[in-house]
Amino acid sequence: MQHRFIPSRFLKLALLVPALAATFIIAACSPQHPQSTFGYAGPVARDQGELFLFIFWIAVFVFIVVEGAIIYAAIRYRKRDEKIPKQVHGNTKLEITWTIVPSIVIAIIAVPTIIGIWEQQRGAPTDQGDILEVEAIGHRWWFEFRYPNQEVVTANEMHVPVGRPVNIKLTSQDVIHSFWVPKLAGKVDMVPLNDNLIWFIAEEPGIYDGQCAEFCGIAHAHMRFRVIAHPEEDFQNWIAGMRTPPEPFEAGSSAQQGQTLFATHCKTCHTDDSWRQDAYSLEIQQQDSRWATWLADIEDSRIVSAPNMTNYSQRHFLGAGIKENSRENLIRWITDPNDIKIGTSMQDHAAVYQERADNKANLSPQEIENIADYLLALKPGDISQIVAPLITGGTPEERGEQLFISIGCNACHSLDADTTIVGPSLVGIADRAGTRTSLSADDYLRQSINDPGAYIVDGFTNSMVVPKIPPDQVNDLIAYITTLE
Ligand code: HEC
Ligand code: HEC
Ligand SMILES: [Cu+2]
Repeated sequence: MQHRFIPSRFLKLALLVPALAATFIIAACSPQHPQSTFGYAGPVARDQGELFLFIFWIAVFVFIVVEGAIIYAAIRYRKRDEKIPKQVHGNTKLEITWTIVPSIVIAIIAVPTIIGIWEQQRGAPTDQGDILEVEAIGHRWWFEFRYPNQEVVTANEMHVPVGRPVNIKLTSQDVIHSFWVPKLAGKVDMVPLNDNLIWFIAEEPGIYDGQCAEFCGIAHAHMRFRVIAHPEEDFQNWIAGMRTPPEPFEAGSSAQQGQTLFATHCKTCHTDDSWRQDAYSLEIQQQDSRWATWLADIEDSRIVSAPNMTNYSQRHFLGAGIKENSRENLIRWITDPNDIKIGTSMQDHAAVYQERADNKANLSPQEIENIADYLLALKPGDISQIVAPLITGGTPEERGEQLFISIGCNACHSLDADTTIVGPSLVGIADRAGTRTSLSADDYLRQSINDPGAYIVDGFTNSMVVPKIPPDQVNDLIAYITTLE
């Protein structure tokens, strides 16, 4: 007895389900989605994505062959009468074939996978521009970013220059987190007491979504961040801005009142002035001691490590990347962090939230507005007031080299004789300096740094912007640049 193939209602439904599923899956793969791994914006993500597709198509091929064989066998040898077919077991040739073929397939997949893993663990390529070093530290539930060479600290928004490799040292202060920026690279675990490494290059300016990809506790899904990729010049301006004191607030203004309230209620955990000369090493010490204080009394500590608030108004998002950083959201956050994000250590520990039974801030609405106005007024003031980091120890040349990077001279002056960025390359400057003007080489260099407009090198414009640099630091810089050959 033969059955005829009749599309029944059931079959239609059975086809609809995979069709719908496929639509959803394909929609999720849209490269436009902010967290799509297919919207490559850099070589690491691209290599990983292409490797995935390579393996995917091999898997599709295997799937079609195997499923095809099953379907063929099911139809070809379906039950036609009551007779039991001839029973056969084992076929040595077939057994060997289906052992060897998958081994070859696995080997083909293994080669590019292992090469890819090596490439990514080796760190950023050294032949694609000056490498930016960043340290990313996971905390429940936010990210801290340190720039050891620029002596800048920030949180939840990591700024990088476009087109330059970025090396990121990953670690965690509490539990295991994972650093993942789908469009740039990912994911690598952030493990306490263990440094992992990830690197990427952002090829286009933009704001890239990042997310903790390791279940780390109640607010894990709300532990997000952004990578903000700027053209080199804007990146250097951001760095300079992070080292520039804000415009002073008008006496009696809401922001000024907020400053006092912030100092009383918030500053034990949040640093807001990392532009100060010795701020970088101090912040690292303070974050460690805040953490130690919390660890010593996990239930009742009134202190815990917290996001750095320097230039807070420049942040795009609030609460580790989950809400727009508007005045309204900021007021909501300060009033009751729970309203935006559950389980923050801010609400669990800050004294100002422990004083009321409902765990809301023990502050008047006016006071909360003052604090919000203060934070939203924190932006770099006059950039020529930038404060160079305090660099001690080492020889003058060594200190000069660190200053050269931390002030951002390297953003405009290349260390390669044949490359011009914004200003002339400084290679061989020791020989040229004495011939530029009637000044001695030393005086000319001092003048170039203190008063760049006094003499303009042929073929360049008066576009050198540098902070007021203390005289001994100018000496260190000169000691360094005159060694460049
Ligand atoms: C006990 C330490 C502590 C105190 C005191 C504290 N905070 Fe926080 N704050 C934190 C922690 C921890 C976070 C990170 C919360 C998270 O995202 O999970 C945070 C986050 C924030 C954020 C969001 C930052 C960002 O980049 O997303 C703001 C704004 C903020 N706090 C403002 C304040 C204000 C205003 C006060 C004073 C009224 C204050 N905090 C007092 C620990 C503290
Ligand atoms: C924003 C870009 C920019 C930055 C930052 C910058 N410079 Fe310059 N610099 C220039 C330009 C453009 C010139 C050429 C025009 C001029 O002479 O002012 C120049 C000229 C010079 C010269 C003279 C070169 C020559 O061949 O005579 C020296 C020396 C110098 N810079 C040192 C420094 C040092 C040291 C720093 C860091 C403290 C620094 N510059 C930061 C853009 C910059
Ligand atoms: Cu996490």
